[in-house]
Amino acid sequence: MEHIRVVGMRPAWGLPSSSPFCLKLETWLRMEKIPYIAIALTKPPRSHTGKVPYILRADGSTVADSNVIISGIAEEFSIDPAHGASAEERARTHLILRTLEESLYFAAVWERWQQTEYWPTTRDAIFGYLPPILRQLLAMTIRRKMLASLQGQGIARHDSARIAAIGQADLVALSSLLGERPYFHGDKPGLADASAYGTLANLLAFPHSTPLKRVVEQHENLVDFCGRMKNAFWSEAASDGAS
Ligand SMILES: N[C@@H](CCC(=O)N[C@@H](CS)C(=O)NCC(=O)O)C(=O)O
Repeated sequence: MEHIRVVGMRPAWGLPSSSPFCLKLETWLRMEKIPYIAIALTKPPRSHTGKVPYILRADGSTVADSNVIISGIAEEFSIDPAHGASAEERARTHLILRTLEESLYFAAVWERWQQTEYWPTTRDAIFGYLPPILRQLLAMTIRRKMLASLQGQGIARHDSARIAAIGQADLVALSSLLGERPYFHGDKPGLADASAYGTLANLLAFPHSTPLKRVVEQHENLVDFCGRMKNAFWSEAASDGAS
């Protein structure tokens, strides 16, 4: 079987990717035992969305967006990403994904990219491999674009306390939903778990004690969940993210 080529953000802070969406996709592929090769982004993304992750096909075409990629692969390999779940459980997964990817994600991006105390760590992890002049130029340009997108989305129009509260509310809700189950999907992991791991592991791995990281740390079930996911899917992985 030909390996799927996944283009994404490079490893950082002991994680296979500094991008929640890339880590989510790779985790899901591992969960479903689908062979893939992780390719670290070295040029501007070639996807039509301009974002990572994307799949690079043999004919040079690309498929972007973790959820679109997952539904396409699921169809191709005749996999039910919901693992036979009921309509209510599917709805739960849908809402978990939306919370992680359309709300909490932006609070986390704001911390990493906007906050001047955390920005150098983000910059070095993402652009550190580039030669110095290119590194500075690209980091400045992409940061400007990211900050504009945070304004457009709206999160950056709030003050830091409000942004932390928005992220905290999402994390508290996620912790309550998980409760004492091992996984968001139930006894076995599913798509919601791949997405939750992509985000929560990234919050925990960031080297500073940010407000969002502290909230995760205060919720033992979320921390234990990350440990469980790491053991299940990434135990053998070196921090260079080799797959
Ligand atoms: N909905 C997309 C979101 C992907 C996304 O936002 N990726 C970020 C990295 S975590 C990105 O490429 N950002 C660059 C940009 O916004 O231009 C997915 O699920 O793949």
